[in-house]
Amino acid sequence: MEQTTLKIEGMTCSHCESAVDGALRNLQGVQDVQVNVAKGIAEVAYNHSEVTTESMKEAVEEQGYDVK
Ligand code: 9UX
Repeated sequence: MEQTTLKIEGMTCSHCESAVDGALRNLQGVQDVQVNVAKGIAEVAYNHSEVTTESMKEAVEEQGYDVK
């Protein structure tokens, strides 16, 4: 299992947190997600054989947030 931290711009409330959390958890291969709105990050535990950080970035961007 791998761990990555996504830097996400534009999250300002708990609904944003839910949107990002849900989008990431929907991806096959994502094991755990911890979204921190105050810090503008999402910490993701995942299986690299099933999902890539690029797929995570796209999933979050589809929700309307920018990912660095
Ligand atoms: Mo809250 Mo987030 O009203 O895009 S859902 S700011």
